[in-house]
Amino acid sequence: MTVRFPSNIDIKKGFQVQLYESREDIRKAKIVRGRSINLALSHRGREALKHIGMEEKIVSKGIPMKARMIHSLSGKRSPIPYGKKDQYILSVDRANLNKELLTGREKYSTTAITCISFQVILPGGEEVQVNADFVVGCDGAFSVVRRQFLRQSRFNYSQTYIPHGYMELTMPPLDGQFALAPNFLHIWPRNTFMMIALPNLDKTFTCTLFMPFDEFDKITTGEQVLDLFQTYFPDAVPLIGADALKRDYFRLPAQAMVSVKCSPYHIGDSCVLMGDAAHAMVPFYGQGMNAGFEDCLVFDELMDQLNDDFGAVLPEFSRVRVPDAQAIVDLAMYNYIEMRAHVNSRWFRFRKHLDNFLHFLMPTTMIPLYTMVTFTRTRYHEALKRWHWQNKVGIRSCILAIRSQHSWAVRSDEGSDLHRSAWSLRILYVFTCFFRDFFSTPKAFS
Ligand code: EGU
Repeated sequence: MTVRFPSNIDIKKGFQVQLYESREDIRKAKIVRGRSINLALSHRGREALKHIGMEEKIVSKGIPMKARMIHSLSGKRSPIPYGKKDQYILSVDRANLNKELLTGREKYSTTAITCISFQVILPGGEEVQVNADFVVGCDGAFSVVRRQFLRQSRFNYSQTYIPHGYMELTMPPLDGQFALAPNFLHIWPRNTFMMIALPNLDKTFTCTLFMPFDEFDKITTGEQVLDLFQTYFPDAVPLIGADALKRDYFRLPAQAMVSVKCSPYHIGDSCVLMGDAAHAMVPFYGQGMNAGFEDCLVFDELMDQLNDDFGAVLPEFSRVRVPDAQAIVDLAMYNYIEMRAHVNSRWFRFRKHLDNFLHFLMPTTMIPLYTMVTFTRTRYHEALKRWHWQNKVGIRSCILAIRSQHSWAVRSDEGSDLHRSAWSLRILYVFTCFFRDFFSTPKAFS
């Protein structure tokens, strides 16, 4: 385990906690590269931050995104709200978030306990033995802590790389202002080729291009980069700038995306995995950080319920958290497959409007999946189950609606169009009432 700066902290319950971080202290670093620049913070992440009294600090430096802005090939822009006025997600800067969290934990001082030992390599290359009663592995998708789990009997593990890579490009301000409307998550859905853009405090946008590695490999010259953007994202070319595009594309290679599932998340009463170490996911649901932060919240809730008894808390954490984490890992992968297969700008708009419309008709029955995932703390596996149930009911009601409308329209004497649409409205209304009455409090979703 390569680890750079150890430091002692003491969280509120009186445990002595040592934090090991393999990267250099981000507050002292001059250049930070590698991981993506901004993250989407939503309800679950905010609840966790609220719990440690840091919500305001982070939220105040985040940029609210109240809707998606869909960019079509022709340059047409269509906003689709995430929900009601108070339902928005935040674009937060990863570097600032890390800094605030590192500074935040300095408030807590030190006491002592010990037991497990592991080796760390200090900045000078010196290896030291560290003793601890309890280790929390939050060391990311390539977790070194998790590697030790692999030797355990009955530990399950799988990882999948997707064929797509991603590359980040910066869109500078235009005349000192945001080059695109700031309070949106901008999306250019082009099936296999996709780009999104999130706003930053310095009035830039971070554009993330998603594309198969095969395609990344084909592009070797600046002209080809320009061609690609002219073909798929023409409206973004003048905003990023043709020269910047040709230059920046070759600065860093495309980054890979991996999905990780494992179980259980603990060993005995002495070690637990959280965050990407336990459940790395592809970024297509904007939930990686939120799920990781929610892990902490769930863990803390269990610590309270089970009187800080690690022997009881750890198995319970695995029991409740594994199904939820696996559900969001699956959902993120599902969204990747769906976007890649047939999501162009028209389809994207159609799907979201349909979701919103059904929700409007049947507010308690049809809740869009992304709403449950993004704006509630509905357990991820419950959201997934409920979504399956909604799909089943939704399809059934469509078939019924079409059938009844058809037979009623045929039976009616006046076959005029007006007559027919009046009937469809009525049927739709009856249907709405039907659903309100019968499914407003769904108990079993299967
Ligand atoms: C940040 C960085 C739009 C990828 C999924 C939506 C984010 C993402 C969506 C990144 C999409 C996709 C959702 C949010 C979000 C949408 C969401 C933030 C994806 C279903 C570095 N996704 N992000 N869904 O609904 O729920 O707007 O890659 F393009 S935020 Cl892929 Cl809500």
